[in-house]
Amino acid sequence: MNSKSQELADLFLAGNEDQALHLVQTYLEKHTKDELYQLVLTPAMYWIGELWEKNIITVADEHLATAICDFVVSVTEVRRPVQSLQKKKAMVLGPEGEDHYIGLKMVASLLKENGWEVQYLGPNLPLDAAIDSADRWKPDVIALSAALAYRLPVLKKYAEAFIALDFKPTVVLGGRAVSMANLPVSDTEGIIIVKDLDQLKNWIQSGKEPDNDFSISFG
Ligand code: B12
Repeated sequence: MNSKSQELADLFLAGNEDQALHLVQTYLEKHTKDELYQLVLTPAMYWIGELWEKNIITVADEHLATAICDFVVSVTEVRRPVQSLQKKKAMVLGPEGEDHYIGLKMVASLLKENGWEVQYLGPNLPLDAAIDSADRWKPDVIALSAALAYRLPVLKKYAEAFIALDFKPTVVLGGRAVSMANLPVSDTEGIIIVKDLDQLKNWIQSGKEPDNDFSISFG
């Protein structure tokens, strides 16, 4: 892990919100937000996960660290008023049972930074409610995230339900479970597998789907 991530993880665990925010804001003077998210915050949280797994820190320590990480991600988000009716729309959510949402917030933030209109619906959203909301708002894209490998079948169920909608949204799948399972590029029309924020940014800016080496049917 790099020294910035280490420093930040220590501040998170010490509950030092002010210093954590200061570090992040200083970093952003010379780096982009996706660098902050992917190169600093993600490794810091993964490190905290390892300490938790090894019982070196308690669940309370992990909750404190997560709350401060959540706070700094929120502070770094830009909220600009909608400037054009042409804006692309994205709905961002985690499927039922999924409690991890920091990655989702980063995805929502990057989409907004690139001029998209975003509805961030958070984690653990039942499929019926998600479908109902999508039907009313008709997003161009629905982005889904899963952190745990056993969530992949639920992700697939959601993705298939969304691509069957009349207005044919593109479904973007990501998250730790997706990148660790090393899911290849999907050849199911309308479903895109995106492994990290770099790939997401490329796709947002160029419209070119990530080329994850080979292609098989999703599921
Ligand atoms: C914080 C945390 C929690 C918090 C989550 C709170 C919250 N607000 O999110 C709580 C306490 C709820 C929690 C619960 C659990 N957790 Co947890 N958790 C973590 C921890 C420490 C950090 C998660 C995080 O924020 N990471 C940082 C974010 C930024 O990373 P990310 O989600 O991967 O997102 C990045 C990319 O994947 C990508 N991305 C994410 N989503 C998407 C979506 C799209 C469309 C795209 C393009 C990209 C993308 O962008 C991000 C930027 O890099 C991780 C450690 C880890 N390695 O992640 C464990 C971890 C994921 N949890 C773990 C476990 C086991 C659990 C529990 C099962 C524990 C339990 N026994 O109850 C439960 C399951 C809860 C559930 N039902 O979902 C394990 C999973 C192990 C495994 N085998 O898979 C981990 C790895 C910890 C560990 N090392 O053991 N957890």
